[in-house]
Amino acid sequence: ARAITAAAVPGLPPGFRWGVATAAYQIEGAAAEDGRTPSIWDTYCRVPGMVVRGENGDVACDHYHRMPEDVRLIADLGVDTYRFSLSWPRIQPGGRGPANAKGLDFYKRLVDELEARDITPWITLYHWDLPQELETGDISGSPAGGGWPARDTAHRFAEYAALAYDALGDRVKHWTTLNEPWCSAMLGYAYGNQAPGRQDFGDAIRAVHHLLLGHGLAARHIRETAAARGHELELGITLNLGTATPETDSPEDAEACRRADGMGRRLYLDPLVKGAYPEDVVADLALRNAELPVRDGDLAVISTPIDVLGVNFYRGTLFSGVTEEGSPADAEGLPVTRGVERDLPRTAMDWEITPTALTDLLVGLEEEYGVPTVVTENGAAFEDTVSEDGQIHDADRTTYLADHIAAVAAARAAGADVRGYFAWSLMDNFEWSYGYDKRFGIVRVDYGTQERTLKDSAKWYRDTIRLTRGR
Ligand code: GBH
Repeated sequence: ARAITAAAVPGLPPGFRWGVATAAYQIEGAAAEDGRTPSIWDTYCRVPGMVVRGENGDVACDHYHRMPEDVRLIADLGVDTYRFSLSWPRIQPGGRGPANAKGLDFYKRLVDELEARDITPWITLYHWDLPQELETGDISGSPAGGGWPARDTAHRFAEYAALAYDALGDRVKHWTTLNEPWCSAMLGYAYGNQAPGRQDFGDAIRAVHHLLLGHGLAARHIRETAAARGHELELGITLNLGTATPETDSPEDAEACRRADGMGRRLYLDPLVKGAYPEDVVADLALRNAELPVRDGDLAVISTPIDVLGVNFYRGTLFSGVTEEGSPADAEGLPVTRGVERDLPRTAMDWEITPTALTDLLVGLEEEYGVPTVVTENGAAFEDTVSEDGQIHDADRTTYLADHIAAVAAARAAGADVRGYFAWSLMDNFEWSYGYDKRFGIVRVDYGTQERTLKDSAKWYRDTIRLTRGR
């Protein structure tokens, strides 16, 4: 990796928002404390073979008990914003009924600590921890039926969002409804490599619609409440987005990109911003016997205006519309949408490193949707080593961050209204199905002692922010 020293990022204004991000289940631990009930992740982690080494979030970074210390760490980084998620089963155990005062109290204290250090809280209501009681089915054999494929879950989510907003809306301006509904729907219900681990494409597509409906119901309630109470509000949703680039200029490859972009991006952004599902994607779904369970009025709810779109970016992908043997149809006769590996540097997740794709993505979003964006997650896992001096010289991560921040500046220069950048993640944490094996933090966590150590990338980030602000 090339050596990199901190310098101001040209093209990013002093008011540009800088942050670090985390998610409740990945850092909090205290899984059974103060009334919290299990989420689908607590259950999934206990199914043999689902998570590397059978790990889980019972303790994680023990953030629930170390929160003030962690806020000091955030302050030391010099960021102005902290993006974190609320744990639904902590705030509303079991996913129904009244709020749990002890659960809310933790987040009130977190907001106190942030306010005391002039750090803006940026709340995500849902980062994948659905209360298990709302799922009902699980992958150990009991009949599936609930969860996001069920319409009722959208209403349950809106009710939980109202409880959270009631408690914190007077002090927190930035609200994100969902983190990455594509992951919740596709990884959770079609591919099964995330909780709840179901594998039914039709269920996944029903989940897409109900996640979006839940977003819309929550967004409408929060907007109305904020207006009635005179609260400042910046409301949004976060999507995981990439780019789809054709391998060749063949019509098959162009079609593969249309399909990939449709399933990954337009299926969410068109209803959110334009109030209609994209017709070509609906037709693609019909080919696979899947249908979005839309009822009258749903799209008006889903397209409740948002103020900001959160973009989580990790990589762009090259696509081919034919099999390796050159056939445009797969074994079931369906058109081929095949990711093609390139000879590019990769992270420890084996993801290709593609910073210019972030520029293309942000510029494309500006052109097609015209919503202001914030990069709510970007970062990388690498094989960190602790040197003899006790330091973590993660030049690869610094390079990754520097190149992607430069890509954001390039997007702004090309006219995209990108307002902030949040590094994923504040600290090493429970990386879902990969357990504690993959480290995305700019701060190292020693899971034996829970000691936190700033990696070189964190120091570089701190210095870069300071220089870019001109202070
Ligand atoms: C985010 O999701 C999550 O919000 C966060 O909790 C998590 O810790 C972080 O990423 C790191 O994983 O099939 O090779 O093309 C990331 C969602 C979706 C990103 C799938 C990569 C494609 C990988 N991911 N995506 S690949």
